[in-house]
Amino acid sequence: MSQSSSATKIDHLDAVVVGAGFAGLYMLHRFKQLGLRARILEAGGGVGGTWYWNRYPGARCDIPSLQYSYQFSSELEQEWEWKERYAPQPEIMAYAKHVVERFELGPDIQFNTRVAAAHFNEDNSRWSVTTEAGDVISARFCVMATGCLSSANDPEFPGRESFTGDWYHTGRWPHGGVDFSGQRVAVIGTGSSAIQSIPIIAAQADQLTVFQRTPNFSVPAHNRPQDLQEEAEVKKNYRAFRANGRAQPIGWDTAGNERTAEEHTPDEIRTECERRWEMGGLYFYGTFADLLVGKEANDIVAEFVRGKIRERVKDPQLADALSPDTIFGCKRVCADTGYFETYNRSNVTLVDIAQSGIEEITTHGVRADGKEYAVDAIVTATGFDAMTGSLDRIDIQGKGGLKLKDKWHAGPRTYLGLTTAGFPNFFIISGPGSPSVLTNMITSIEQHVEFVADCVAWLRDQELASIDASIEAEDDWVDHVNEVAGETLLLGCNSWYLGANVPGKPRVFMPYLGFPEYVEKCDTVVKNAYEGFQTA
Ligand code: N01
Repeated sequence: MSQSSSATKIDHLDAVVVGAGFAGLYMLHRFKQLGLRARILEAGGGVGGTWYWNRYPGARCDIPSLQYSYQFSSELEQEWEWKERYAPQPEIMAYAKHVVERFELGPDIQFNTRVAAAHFNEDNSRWSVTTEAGDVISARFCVMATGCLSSANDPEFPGRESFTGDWYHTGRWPHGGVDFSGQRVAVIGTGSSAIQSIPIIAAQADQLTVFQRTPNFSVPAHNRPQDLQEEAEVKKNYRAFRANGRAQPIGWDTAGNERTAEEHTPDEIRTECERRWEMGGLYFYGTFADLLVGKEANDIVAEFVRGKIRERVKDPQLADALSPDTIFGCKRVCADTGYFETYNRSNVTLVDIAQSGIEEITTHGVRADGKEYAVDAIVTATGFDAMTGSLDRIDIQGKGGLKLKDKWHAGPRTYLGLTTAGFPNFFIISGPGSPSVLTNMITSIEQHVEFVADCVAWLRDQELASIDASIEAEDDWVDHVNEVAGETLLLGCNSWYLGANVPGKPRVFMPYLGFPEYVEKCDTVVKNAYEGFQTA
């Protein structure tokens, strides 16, 4: 630690990591293993990242616990016992805290510290990271582990300030929980967060009114206590189990069907769809090999799921209103527990706002479709400024004072989703252009972190001061990401993958679709002495 001439307190470190979610924790662990002086700066009061903030009722992972967990430590894998097939938020938090204790990360995490700025200083090739409190840390490496879904999307509903009741966002849920007993509640939005919380809020509240702009596809999760025999089997073969997961297009094993829809007879199609329905949740992505590239296959699956909605919702008109007419999987498919059945309750009302939108928030409620709905509390389940939002909130400046926000004004540009040209020694974990949100996040995170740690170790071995993506490599990668997305059906709806949920955000498909290929590409880059990068 040292003092600058202006007497501002400046800490000198090797690396700063922003964010104490699963990415930040593992990054810190790897940096410590390399002997680096590293610190995490975390805005929240605890670890867990997105799981720290998203404590809304019913929040749980939609990837099986045995797969949604770190694989870097066999001991950790063996000792941790998952209680449910799909871990609820508190169990994931307990796991994150266990990781911190087990790997003695706590002393190097600084909580309640929001980063305001990160500027690259060309004179000494170091990053100056400034917190909102005005503290400055000088570090050689700056890693943004700020998460893809951590910047809440707060639509500017007219009249919002006039509302006299309670206001919540699913992504910033009060730590003490909320009791809706005896209340009239509005939920705005019908994405994953709403679909998980609506059945629980409906069971608690006197009256629940759901404002839906676009219906979503959802498949029952079929959550249950963890099958102990399955867990024992997996623990016996964890290495092979993980390797198999990493070889899959979404980084975990959905036991995907390798055949296209047209390779099935109509009876086989029905059987396969029913089988997937029983497997539940995101296993439905594995129905047919061409689900996300073949319109006919997709139509078959979409119609099958719409048929299930008609079975689950008693009122045919309501079932219709809850049935998406878009591409299945174009928006992220949801995994639910009794979501559609909730609309059979007498205390639940659906308001279709596809035409009107939310017209106004009034003193006592929500006005939509020409009518005012009086409520005591409003829950906005309106999602996130995904992938770029958490970076945009920080004043990030690279070489020549180039602002990341300006560089990305027409859409994010990265090389491998990990680096962006003009920002040396600056890494993003699960950034735009990485497979991240289209995969098992923890699997992607581990691969990214290992890439960064290996890169830092390589620079040290080569006695190099810095590394930066070349513009050419970045341009090629951006073109490739777009080209791959263009071959799928995923550009066909207004998803957050495209930034379409945030008014004014450039419409660019942000994640990279192609997990095992991505890992191969990264490995090749390393093998070829970090091709596509410039070093100094
Ligand atoms: O957010 P969303 P989310 N007026 O963006 C609506 C992950 N996740 O928090 O579709 C009215 O999906 C919006 O309407 P529309 C998962 O990857 C995982 O639910 O844009 N409505 C939509 O209905 C997920 O995909 C888990 O027309 C407005 C909703 O709000 C991602 O997080 C659980 C509006 C937002 O849905 C985000 O999910 C939860 C407006 N102005 C989340 N603006 C699991 O692991 C937005 N909406 C299970």
